[in-house]
Amino acid sequence: MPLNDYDADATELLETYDFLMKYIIIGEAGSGKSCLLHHFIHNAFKDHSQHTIGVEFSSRTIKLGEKRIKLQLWDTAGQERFRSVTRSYYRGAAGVILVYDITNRDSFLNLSRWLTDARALASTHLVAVLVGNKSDREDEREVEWAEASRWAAENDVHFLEASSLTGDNVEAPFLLAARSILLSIESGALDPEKAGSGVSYGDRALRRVNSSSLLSFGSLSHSRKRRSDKIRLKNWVPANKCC
Ligand SMILES: Nc1nc2c(ncn2[C@@H]2O[C@H](COP(=O)(O)OP(=O)(O)OP(=O)(O)O)[C@@H](O)[C@H]2O)c(=O)[nH]1
Ligand SMILES: [Mg+2]
Repeated sequence: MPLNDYDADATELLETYDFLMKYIIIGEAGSGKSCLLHHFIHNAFKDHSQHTIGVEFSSRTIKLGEKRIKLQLWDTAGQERFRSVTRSYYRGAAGVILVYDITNRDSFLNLSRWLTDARALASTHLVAVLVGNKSDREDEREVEWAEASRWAAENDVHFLEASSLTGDNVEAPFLLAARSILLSIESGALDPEKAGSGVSYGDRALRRVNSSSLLSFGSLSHSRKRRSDKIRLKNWVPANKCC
């Protein structure tokens, strides 16, 4: 095989990205965290999902505007007996996907506890997205959309409902969190070079520093509308806004 062919293969294996972001996925056992993540990674429902033991890691690289972002995703066990193990993975997370089951009221009532823990242990700029999972089971609903939306607004988290079974809204929470984090970096509130920020630069050559030394994300701040269309949100409630 000519040398050039080897070069081409090697280039394809080399994954480049602009940012690396750490997310944790938390919430009550059985709320569908692993299924949500599985659908996000594999674009399919996870059949016969078993309780997660401790934590499971996966990753996916997404594109937001011109930026490639590698997400490091830590799926945590919801069962109480794993709480001390899973909490140790919260440290330095930039994003948290907080999941409850719309057909299980207890999973909603316990949200404050999960969020308080995450805010205490993760990055100080933690971006939180609340996901009401199993939206396909409308007949068994125990938590109204408006009630969850109010809770989200009061607690400064984004909110949407999703179904890991049908795939409805499964990508949106992950993209929303990434977009919020990017905007924090752009505004200067979050510094990826600071330890514990939950974000770091990928290939440094891709970093754009303009003449005034401010970071520029190309089209990010100028085409938010176009990008949010791409995320395809259904009934999304931004943090700080309510019904
Ligand atoms: N109908 C429906 N069932 C779902 C959905 N998501 C998950 N399930 C089911 O809910 C159960 C629990 O799903 P998991 O993803 O394993 O829950 P988990 O939150 O990861 O649970 P732990 O790992 O114990 O914390 C499984 O039987 C899934 O098949 C959904 O969107 N719709
Ligand atoms: Mg699980």
